[in-house]
Order: sequence, then structure tokens, then C-alpha cells
Amino acid sequence: MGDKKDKTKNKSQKKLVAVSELTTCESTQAMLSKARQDGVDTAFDRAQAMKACPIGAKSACCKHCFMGPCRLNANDPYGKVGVCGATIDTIQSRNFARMVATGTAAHTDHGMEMLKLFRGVVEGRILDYQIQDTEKLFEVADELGIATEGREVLDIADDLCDVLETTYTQLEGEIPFVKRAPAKTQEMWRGEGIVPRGAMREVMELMDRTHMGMDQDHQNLIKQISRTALADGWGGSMVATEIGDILFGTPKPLQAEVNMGVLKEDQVNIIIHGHEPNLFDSMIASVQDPELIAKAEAAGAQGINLVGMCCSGLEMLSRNGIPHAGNFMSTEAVLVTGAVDAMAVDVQCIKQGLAKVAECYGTKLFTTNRRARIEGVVHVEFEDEVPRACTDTVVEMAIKRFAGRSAVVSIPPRKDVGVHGFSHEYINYMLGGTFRGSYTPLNDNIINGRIKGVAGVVGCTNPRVKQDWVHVELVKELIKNNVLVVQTGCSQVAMAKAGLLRPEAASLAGEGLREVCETVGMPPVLGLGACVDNSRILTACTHMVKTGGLGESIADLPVAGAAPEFMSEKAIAIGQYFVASGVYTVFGVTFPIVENTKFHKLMFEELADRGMGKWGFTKDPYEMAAMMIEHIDGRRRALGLDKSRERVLVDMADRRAMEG
Ligand code: NFS
Ligand code: SF4
Repeated sequence: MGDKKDKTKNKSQKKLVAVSELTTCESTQAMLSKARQDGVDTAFDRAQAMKACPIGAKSACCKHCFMGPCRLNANDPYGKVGVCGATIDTIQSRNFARMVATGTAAHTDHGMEMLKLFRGVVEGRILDYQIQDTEKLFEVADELGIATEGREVLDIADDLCDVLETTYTQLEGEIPFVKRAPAKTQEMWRGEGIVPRGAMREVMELMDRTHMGMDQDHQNLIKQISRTALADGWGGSMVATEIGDILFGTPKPLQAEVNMGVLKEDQVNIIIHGHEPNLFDSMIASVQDPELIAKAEAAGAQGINLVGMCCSGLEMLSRNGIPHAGNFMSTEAVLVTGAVDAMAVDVQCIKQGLAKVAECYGTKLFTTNRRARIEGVVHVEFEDEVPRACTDTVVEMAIKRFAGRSAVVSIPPRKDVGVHGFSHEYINYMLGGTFRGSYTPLNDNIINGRIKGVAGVVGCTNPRVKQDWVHVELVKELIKNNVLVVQTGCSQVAMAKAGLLRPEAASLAGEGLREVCETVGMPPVLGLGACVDNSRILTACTHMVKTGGLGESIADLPVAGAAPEFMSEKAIAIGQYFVASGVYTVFGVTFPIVENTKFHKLMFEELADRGMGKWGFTKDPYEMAAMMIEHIDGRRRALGLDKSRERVLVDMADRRAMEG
């Protein structure tokens, strides 16, 4: 027995992959090595020990009823069917549908919470937050047909709440932001019958249709899948972004620091990790409270250092320049520094594994949201009406932990400065200049070929691939080929650490893109914020179409999207709303559909024939870049833009001729 145990131990130790193979983030590497020395487990090592189930990875199994669960053979997908007779196409489309339903539910639930906060502010019940961007409020209200002339801000806001609420609750009709999309894109959606009614309605119907014995035609189910995903992109996520801007301010470019070096050994370090900006905003107020600062100083600290991680970290990085310690795959590693006195989490992408790591290094970990608690972790409930009750408590506990710090503190020194906080509004302003704020210069530079096209590179990091590596190699390849890159989520943090969000990174771009970046003084890679801010990319695409010269629908644009290291169901929902909006979207890591099946063909080819985008998949960043560039070139050819690059300033008549 003893022998056997030892052998197992040796075997699992042998399995440990060099940290340099697991991540290109040097801070995370250092902390992973330290964790291993300290005998602490992280998701990186657990991923090595947990072999991904190949049947599940391909979505070839079904557990939608208890005549099963049923497993089909991904290598012979039509060789058998489930007990009920379900084919591979039924099984994998239903599984895909549920991922989209979950991802959409996550973003729309987040959006609903934002709306609840907004309403509380408007009705005067919530006093700790205010409308900070009235200009944005007016713009959005105008766009949605709410009268603004001569009316009080709060009256307009009140109407806006009612209109935006329909995004979620409406039983019939179209969600409000559908009308933001280009007319031809809307027409395509209506033709397909996939304009969302309300997100709650769509998620419910999608769940219903994936029950055993319901929709068993993947060609029919894809419609509800797309409709639900659109309720996320043009619904839940878009509302979350717009309310975020109205309440916390529309981001404008600013310099900020990213990486673990933002932690300070001689200060009380507090990390906020999650997705909803209200917790973070309240924490900003708490750490500025003179009484709490005095308490920190009395405990021997030089001050209180507030740092973000993941998506709410990105929201506050973009809006307030709050430093950011790292993306999803660094959240356990950062605790290994021993320097984190408290980490408060709210919702989404919070690994349960944090609890153990926090315990090992004496970090006080707090859950704060009633929707996301972790067994054994102290819960300090956050309430919009009295937000400081939660965040002040967290600060006090952090100070206590600082005073009694016993863990060895070892902070990787690196921090990377970059420019963050772009928005579709700012792209307007930046490229257009103050006098002609418009997308015309962007379109012109695409038409004249200096910029080949635009790529959105977004999404998670995943321990099944080398952290940050696929993101960074892909983006380098894209900008080298004159593709302007826009970023959100954990990908943006990877870029910041690689120095690609600095204007100087223009030197890595192709000649045309470099010229544009140097003229404007912008980086070749623009950070737009959190994952819900992918909606900013939809809005930017819409502006490009409406500005003219690049076709009539989003599907005509020379653009492409990618989530090269995705891990979440939210990412699947995002991918599907981009595809349904007309964007060719390539994912890495793995793809949950069996190749050489009808559903695969539908998703990877046929959707494009209906005026949508389509999916692509590869793990290799260089191949991914090539696929995206090939698509962009194809769109340029279709628009007649493949001629000479010196065709500067094309006039409207020329453009019409090209389109015709
Ligand atoms: Ni997006 Fe943000 Fe990161 Fe992925 Fe998670 S933090 S919502 S899901 S892992 S990008
Ligand atoms: Fe098997 Fe059909 Fe039940 Fe799925 S729904 S578990 S395929 S019997």
C-alpha cells in the first residue's frame, strides 16, 4: 500500500509542467513557482491533473433526461443515437443552446442589477451613487425616442429606466437597442425571426426548447439560440454598458498600471475582483475615507492601496485609472504574494479555489453578493442603499490583517503602463478630431487601405493554454498586417502586460496602421473595457456602417472577432451574438461541436449565407490571424477595396459605384 501511494505521488509530481509553459505572465510564473514550493494548489496544476473529457469537450453527450445520460462517439457521430433517438446534431445544438442561455443570463442579470441601481438613484432611494454623465443620458434617451427638450434630468432618466427595463421583461415586440443596429442587419434579423422580445422571455423559451422531447431540429433551434444571444449583445450587455457610463462616466483614454507590481508592500492592499461596478465604486469611496486611512496608518501602513482584477477591475481601470493586478488566470496567483490583505468578490469568474489559496496566505476573502457565495468564505452582503456598510467593513478587516501579517510578502515587481478607456464615443472623437467627430476618418483609412480592417480580440484566459500567449501572438500578427485591434476583458489585460496598449506599440504595426497611429498618437490596440463592453464593439461597427463606404450591414464590414483563450459560457454567448450580428468569430482552446456534422456545417458555414457571420476555430494564433485576415480581405474585395492603397479620399459617388 505504502509503495503504491508513493508511486502515485511521484507520478503526479512528474506531471508538473514547467511554469514557463503555463503562462507568459512573468509575475504569474513567479507566483506559481512559489505556490508549488509552498505546496499550494492552483487551477494551472489542477488543469494538468484533470484531463478534459473528450466526449464532453465535443458536446457529444447528453444528460437532459434519465433514460440516459447518453454518450455518442465523436469519431463516428452518426454511428448511434441517444436512448430517445436524439441525433448528434440535436444533442450538440441543445448543449450549445444551454451555454448561450447561461451566458446570456449572466450578462442580462448583471444588466438588470445595474438597472435596479439606476432606478434607485433616479427615484432618490439610493444616495451613494449619482448620474455622472448627463450628456450620455441625453444621447441614449434621444436615440430611444424619449423626449429630452426642456425636461428635468431625473424625468428623462425615469423614462429611460422604463424603456430599458423592457430589454429584460418585454413579452412581445422588439428590445429597444435593436433600432441601434444598421437597417440591413435589422432586416436580416426580422427575416430570420430572431429579433429578441425580452431577455427573460428568450432565455426561458430557449431552456424550454432544450428539454427532452422538445426542439429536435438544429436548424430550428439555432434561431432561438441566436435570438437569445442577441438579447445579450444588443440587450443585457448593452444596457449594462450604457447605464455604467451614465452612472460612473463614459471612459476617456487615460494611463494606468497593470500587473502584480501595483501591490504595495508597505500599504494595506485590497483587491476587488468581479463584474459589477457598484461594489468597486463604493470601495473607492471607502479607501478615501480619512478615518479609515488614519486607522491604516495607526496599524503601521503607509496607506490603503486599492487594486482591481478581471472585469469590474477593467471598468474602474478605464474610468478612474485604478491599477489592475491581472486577468482571470492570475487571481489565485496574486494571493501567493502574501501581500493581499483583503480580496472582495462579487459575481462571475470567481474560482472556488480562491478560498483555499486565501486561507494559505492569510488573505481575508469576502463574498459580497447574495447571488454568489462560496462555502466557508465570510460573506459581507453588499447593498446599494448602504454600500459603505460592506466596503468599510472589508477595509477594516484588511487593516487588521495588515497589522497581523504573518505570510512572507513577495511581490513580483513588474508593472506595465498603458492607455485604457477607449469607448466608441472616443474613437469618434479621436479619429475625427474635435471639429469633425465622426467615424469618417476611420472609414477613410480603411477605404484607402492604410488600415486593412478591424478585429475585436476579447475574452478569458484558460489554464488549458499558455496564459496570455495566444492573445498576444494573435494581436501582434494582426497589427503587423495593418488590422486595428479593439480589446475587452481579460484579453485587454494580457495586452497591457505585453506593452501593446502604448502608443509606442505602433512600431510593431504594419506601415499603414503605424502611420495612422502615429498621426493620431494612439496605440494600435484599443482597450474598450470589460466583457459587457463588447457591446461597444457592436456600436462601433454600427457607426462604421452608418458612416458609409463599407457596405450596408455589419456582415459587409472588413472586421472579425476572436476569443483565443476562452473558458466561459458567457464567452460562447458573446461569440454567438457577434456571429448573429454578422461578424466572423474565431475561438481557440477547444470548440464544443463535433466536426463533420450538420450542426457544425451550419455554424461554421451556412449562417454566413443568411447574412450573419460564422464561427471559426483554431488553437494556433498565427493560423487564427491568417483566418481573420483572409476574411477581412474577402470583405474588402467584395466592397471593391482591394485596388490600390493610394486611393485616398474616395468621394461618395465612388463609394456608391463600389458598392453597386
Ligand atoms: Ni469575460 Fe470577465 Fe475574464 Fe472571461 Fe471572466 S473576467 S466577463 S468571462 S474570464 S474575460
Ligand atoms: Fe439520452 Fe435523449 Fe435523454 Fe438525452 S434526452 S439523455 S439523448 S435519452
